[in-house]
Amino acid sequence: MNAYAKSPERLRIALQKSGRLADESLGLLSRCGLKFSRSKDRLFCFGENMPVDLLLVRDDDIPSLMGDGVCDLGIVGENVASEYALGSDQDVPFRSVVPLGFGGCRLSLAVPESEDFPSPASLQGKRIATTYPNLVRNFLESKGVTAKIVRLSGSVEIAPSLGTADAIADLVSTGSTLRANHLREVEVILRSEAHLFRSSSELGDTKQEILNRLLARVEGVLQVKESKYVMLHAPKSALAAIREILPGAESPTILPLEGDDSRVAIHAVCRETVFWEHLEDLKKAGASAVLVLPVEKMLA
Ligand code: PRT
Ligand code: ZN
Repeated sequence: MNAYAKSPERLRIALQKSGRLADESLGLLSRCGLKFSRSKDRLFCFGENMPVDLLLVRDDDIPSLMGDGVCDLGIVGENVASEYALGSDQDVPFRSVVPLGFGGCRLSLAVPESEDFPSPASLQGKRIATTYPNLVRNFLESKGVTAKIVRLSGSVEIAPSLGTADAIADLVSTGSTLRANHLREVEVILRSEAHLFRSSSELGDTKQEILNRLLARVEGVLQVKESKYVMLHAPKSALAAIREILPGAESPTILPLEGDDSRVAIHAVCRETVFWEHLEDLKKAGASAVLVLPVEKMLA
């Protein structure tokens, strides 16, 4: 039997085979409880406990795999999806289902450290190297700037020192690649993270049902990632202030403290990230013995 033959009864998701999104994409699906067996060529993963299969490909191919109907879903960065959408003269064949909270980066313009950059207008007539020509052209047009776009498939950051471009537009996460190449980030064109996208075509009842089940699990996994169980002691008088500070908490549980009438224990599930700043604010409001614990699984 041809392992790649498509079935109307099984969802197929395109994932990056190797690279920055690969581990997190597969990790997300395995936290959703999905188990896979891999084909010999390791490009196809058969879902063993749910009718969901994976095709492992280069990230750049994911938008067109959804467009061609080869895959129903795909996990890819907004940068790749937007670049494809801008380059297509037809309706975009996919749409975002949910942002996934990983693969965060920005597509930014950068110029040599020694160059002045009062505004994007200073790029007028200059050469800009990038792997994202559509996004860059779109940005320049919005600023009324005409520049020559030098399309490269990699190593964009060395173009200015090679003399093949005056500026670059490339993905940045920590900024260390720019610094190592004596470039200065001057303008953010697009902020991006990985999303789960779905093809715009009708899936049919069976696949839509599988997708709904999968999505409920994905949302549960994403929620648990942020959620923390917070326990603390506080004066009864500070209760209202503390409820305000706890990020994303619903009604907390209030418990008496043995031998102390003025103070209580507060337990709450915080559904948003708990930062150190929150803990500092809790302390200022009178809290003590603050504990922040991970949440393993959650059923809403
Ligand atoms: O082989 P394939 O085509 O699948 O992979 P790829 O080499 O095209 O992509 P990959 O794995 O490098 O990136 C996949 C996706 O990860 C991108 O499309 C983005 O959505 C996301 N992402 C997040 C990044 C970065 N952060 C990132 N920092 N992609 C690339 N970079 C590169 C950037 O191009 C530059 O070379 O990292 C360098 C800059 O990093 P810093 O930390 O020095 O700023
Ligand atoms: Zn790629």
